[in-house]
Amino acid sequence: MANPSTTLRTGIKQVLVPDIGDYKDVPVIEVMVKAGDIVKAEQSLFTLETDKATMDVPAPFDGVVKEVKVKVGDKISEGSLILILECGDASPPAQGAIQSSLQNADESAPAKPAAAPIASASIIAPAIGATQPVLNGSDASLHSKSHASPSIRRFARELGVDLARVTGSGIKGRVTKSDVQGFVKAALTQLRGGASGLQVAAMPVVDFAKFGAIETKPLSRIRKMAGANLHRNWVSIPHVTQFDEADITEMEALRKQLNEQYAAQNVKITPLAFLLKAVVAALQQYPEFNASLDASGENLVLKKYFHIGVAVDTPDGLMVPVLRDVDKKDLVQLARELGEVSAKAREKKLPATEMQGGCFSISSLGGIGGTAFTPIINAPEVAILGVSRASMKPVYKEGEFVPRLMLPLSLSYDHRVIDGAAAARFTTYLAQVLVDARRLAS
Ligand code: CAO
Repeated sequence: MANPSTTLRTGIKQVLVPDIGDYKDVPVIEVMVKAGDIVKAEQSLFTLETDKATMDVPAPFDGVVKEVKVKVGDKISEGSLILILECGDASPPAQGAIQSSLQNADESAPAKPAAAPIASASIIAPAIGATQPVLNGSDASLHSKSHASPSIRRFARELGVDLARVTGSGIKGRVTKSDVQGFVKAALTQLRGGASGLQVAAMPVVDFAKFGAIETKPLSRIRKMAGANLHRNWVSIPHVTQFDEADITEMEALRKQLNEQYAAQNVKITPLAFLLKAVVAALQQYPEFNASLDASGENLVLKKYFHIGVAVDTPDGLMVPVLRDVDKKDLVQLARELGEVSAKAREKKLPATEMQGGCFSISSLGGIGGTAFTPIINAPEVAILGVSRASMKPVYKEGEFVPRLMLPLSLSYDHRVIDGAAAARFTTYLAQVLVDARRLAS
């Protein structure tokens, strides 16, 4: 076989698969160039993969890619035509081992590379070395002029890393194994920062013992699970919190009266029972709050049932049992159920099924204190009501300040679904319903 490179001259060249040892029908696993690309001698054009190794085919000269003749998945052997390259001049490529061959496109002879190493200096192909079979894990520094060695390419492929996105820190910008590892670490850190790939800096690792005595306690399973969900919901839902106050002076009087009435039955009616009823009234009035986005995020699923989650503080962390069909239950029933589910939660006897199917949640810190807070939405719900401690306040009414028991409300809502105006209407309506508490008791 004549040496095709001896006919080398300026113009259109065919790039052929060089001598690749005994391999035949080797699959192309990566095509790194496309028509129109300007390539430099030694730049990797393709990666081939045998069952034992990967190997790169480098460009034999500087030039412009006219046509790529193979695609990923094609099987090629020595002499296969892989690329048409337009070379600007016929100057010899860099010195080094021949690993690719070429012939003029106008040659009628079938494309076939030199069978033996080419002796002439003018036909020596680039010294990239990357078409040498490179076993996995081999030292990337062997391929000092490639963008990334085959072993690194393979490593990146196995991890699903797009090398084009990795900045090389090696010689001449080569991508090294630690560049790929660093890229993966950064991607994982981003994932931990939020499913949406938020660019958040990693938490500092601090040796607290350096500053004083410490004790390390593992987080409970509940806290870890709740924490993961809270974190996801916090970073993936655009939260806005609407604050309001409800005058519950009359409600409180009624509550005391009811508690006296039901004392013998061992039922304790707290403001939360009224809130459950009032929230259902508001959900009926504003159905988009009793809804969830579907998986596509393009449809709102409106629910015709009213299952309300209630955040319960337990020694092991927060749990949210769901009270079913709140619209169909009266205050006393709800007060009883509240007592039962919160006891179950604190005794770790709450089955998972009793924490599912919620439409909306209430988180009450009223028994503890505070004036307002910003609760995190319990996805896939679209809103949550935070309730803080009621307190007596001077309220200006009919020309004078009068003492009224005011209940702080904090409604966090998913701004993708609910507008600020709707949220203000919701809390205003809710406050009105609570003022008129007798209706809730009927
Ligand atoms: N304002 C004033 N007093 C209130 C009140 C309010 N908003 N809410 C409750 N109270 C009173 C109750 O009436 C009760 O008083 P009495 O003992 O004098 O009757 C006392 O505070 C204790 O109430 P409670 O907390 O036992 O009962 P509850 O029905 O209000 O709440 C439960 C039940 C399970 C929700 C609650 O115990 C709890 O765990 N709350 C914490 C929830 C939480 O951690 N949320 C934060 C999650 S992060 O978003």
